[in-house]
Amino acid sequence: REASANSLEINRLATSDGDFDTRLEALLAWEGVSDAEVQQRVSGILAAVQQRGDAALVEYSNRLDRLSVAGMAELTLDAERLRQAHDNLPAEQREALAHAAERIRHYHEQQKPTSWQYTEADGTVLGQQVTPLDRAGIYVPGGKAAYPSSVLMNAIPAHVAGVAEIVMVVPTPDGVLNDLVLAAAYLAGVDHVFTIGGAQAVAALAYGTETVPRVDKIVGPGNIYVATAKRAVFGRVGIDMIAGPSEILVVSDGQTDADWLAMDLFSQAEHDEDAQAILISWDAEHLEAVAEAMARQLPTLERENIVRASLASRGALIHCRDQDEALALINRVAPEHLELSVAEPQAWLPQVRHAGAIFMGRHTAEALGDYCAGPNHVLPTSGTARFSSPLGVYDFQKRSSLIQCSPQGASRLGTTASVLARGESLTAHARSAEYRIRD
Ligand code: HSO
Ligand code: ZN
Repeated sequence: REASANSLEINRLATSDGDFDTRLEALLAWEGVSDAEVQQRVSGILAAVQQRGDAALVEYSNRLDRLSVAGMAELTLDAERLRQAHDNLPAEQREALAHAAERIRHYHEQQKPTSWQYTEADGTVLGQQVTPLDRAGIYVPGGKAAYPSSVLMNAIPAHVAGVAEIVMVVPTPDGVLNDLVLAAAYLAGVDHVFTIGGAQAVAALAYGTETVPRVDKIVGPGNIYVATAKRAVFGRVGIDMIAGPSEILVVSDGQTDADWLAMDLFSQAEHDEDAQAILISWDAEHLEAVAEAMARQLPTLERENIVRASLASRGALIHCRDQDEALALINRVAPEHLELSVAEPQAWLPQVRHAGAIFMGRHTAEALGDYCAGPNHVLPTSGTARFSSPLGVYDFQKRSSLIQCSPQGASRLGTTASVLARGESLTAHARSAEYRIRD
């Protein structure tokens, strides 16, 4: 392909095209790879860690991360090490992290659900009690994929939820530690950090070893080995959603600066080659202006090649007839991130049914939400916003039902329970209820 300085390769669709539906479906299609060979390797690793604990962790870390440690002590970071990483950051980074952490914490405080109870006329009390998980595990990828912002986004909701112990794992390929990641862990209230990664780290969190405490839920992004391992241990522990590539859908009314929109689209495309950036507008000239801005600005990006690959394969400029068509498209795509770059975003809101996060108005760049607006940046991808929500405080809590019958309540409910139990031929159920019936 000839990539002259001002070229842009991106899919162009119009809702008026005869093949629009087929082309849109093809663009949106995403299959998470599930390779038989990966699965086999992962189950071998899981079994080894389950059987041999720390010894297996040390072996795998030495082999896969090219380390030469003698024991888990060298793969364990204490609180002091986290504090050091934080204190040694340049002031500008330390302050930005603190500002982001503060805003994320404040936002998530609002999410805290309350326990509740109500009393019926006969004195029976019913309710729901919310309790945090005892322990949560946070997986942080190593190397380039390690985002300190993701440490904040995963750990702060756990902390706000009241999780007693937050355990973080982060691989250190070739022994390289990312101080920003450790500083974020410090600010977010992480209790222990182990420098392990891959399927072996997921196994350690799920089963526990002599050194790594067993957790109740594992969250955080990872490569195919991590995702496969998380799927495999699900049921023994909780897991978050297995994220697909990042996506953004921007709807523009034609009045937003084309350079701004070009950069908003790039900001998702630069995450990886499979990321998806789509712009929808009913203003054809505006779509051309954004295409021109993209072509002009592409060469200025550090990740130009990743962005080009993402735009050429999964990016799109879509011309639609009007606002109603744009809304129908939003709900069909159910995007992870939706930017409503329009004059009256609040007027659109009641009709937006499926989106992970909704960025409203021309000034609300998705990047602000990625780092510091406050809401979580761990969001449902690949259309799963149809049935799921951003990572939140609720993901680190569970609910218990409460029932306290008064004597009259037990008596009245006993009759109903007894009839239903006899219908199920469960004699003990029926009699257990009947004993409590008073005349
Ligand atoms: N946009 C990503 C989050 C992120 N962006 C982290 C920058 N750093 C999640 O969809
Ligand atoms: Zn991002």
